[in-house]
Amino acid sequence: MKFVHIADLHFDCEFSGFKNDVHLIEKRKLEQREAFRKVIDYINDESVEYLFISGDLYENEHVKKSTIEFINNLFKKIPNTKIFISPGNHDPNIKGSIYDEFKFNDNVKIFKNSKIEKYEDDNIEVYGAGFEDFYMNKNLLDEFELKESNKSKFLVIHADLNGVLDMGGCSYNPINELKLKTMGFDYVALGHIHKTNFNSNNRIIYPGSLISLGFDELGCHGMVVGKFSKKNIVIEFQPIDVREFVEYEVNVEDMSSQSDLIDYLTTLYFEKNKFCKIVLKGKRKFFINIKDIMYLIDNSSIYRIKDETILGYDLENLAKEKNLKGIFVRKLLEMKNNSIYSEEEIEKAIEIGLEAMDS
Ligand SMILES: [Mn+2]
Repeated sequence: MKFVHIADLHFDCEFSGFKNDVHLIEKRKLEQREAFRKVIDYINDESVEYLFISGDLYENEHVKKSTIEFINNLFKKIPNTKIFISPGNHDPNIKGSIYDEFKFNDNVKIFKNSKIEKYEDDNIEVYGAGFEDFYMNKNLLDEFELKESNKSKFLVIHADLNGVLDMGGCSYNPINELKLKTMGFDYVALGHIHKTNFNSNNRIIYPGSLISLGFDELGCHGMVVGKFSKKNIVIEFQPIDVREFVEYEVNVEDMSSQSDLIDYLTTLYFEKNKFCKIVLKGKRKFFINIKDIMYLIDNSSIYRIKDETILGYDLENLAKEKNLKGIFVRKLLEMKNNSIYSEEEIEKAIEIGLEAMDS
């Protein structure tokens, strides 16, 4: 028997990390659909019997009916696969929500209540529960005990593994890993954490978000596929996302102008599927204007630049010099305490001035 486990698809999310880059957001939305189609194609090709979706399938506040229809049409393409959905904190089963009102295809079972329910067929038992609100300020497994049987046992749930119950009421079903290990499930299909914890020896798995939602979700994203019998279970991770978000550090210490930096960034090569964020490091000897650089570089792999450089001049010593530079730095440093300009602006002014004097 086979299963596929996915989670955190976040359909119709705003991709807010892309900061209003409309084209990039639209592109990513198409890739999100493509990723889901790939999962369904895999299930079709491999005749997978069970699909587990562990929450955050869509975002409740943004989801469109057309997107749900797109999803449901794909569910219809795998009529022999049993699909289990456990609503999470972004797609809770609240009144008037999609889960509450939309009629999904017959092969879809949604765990609508925040109480563990059991589904059973000839081969397996699938347990699950769902969020009924944007938080879950209790542990859904607290009052649950698994009964022995000779079937394979799965748990599908959105949960904060090893999280703490927040007394202020902002928890996401925190469950304890050690407790979970002793309960007797053959596989626990988790959702919530977007970074996978995949390890082929582990049976309590976050597949991670199906596609990366931004530069805070680096690396490879995909699904977990499993083969199991009553005695044995084998799992592997399969990449699905066509893109990979990467971070790349560039040290500017040996560069003497912004043009040097632009030249360097333009020649950097990344594989076509990589979305790259450049992090600038080191002591800079020139003024850096990220907006200008983004406009001027000719490199379609670079989507973000973050400036973590530090000022390359020793201002205290420069201020002691008895020359034009010394006077200039001294005068500007004096402005730091009584000026309408911020400290940062004054440092920028010093930097631009010194660069002009050096060139
Ligand atoms: Mn999520």
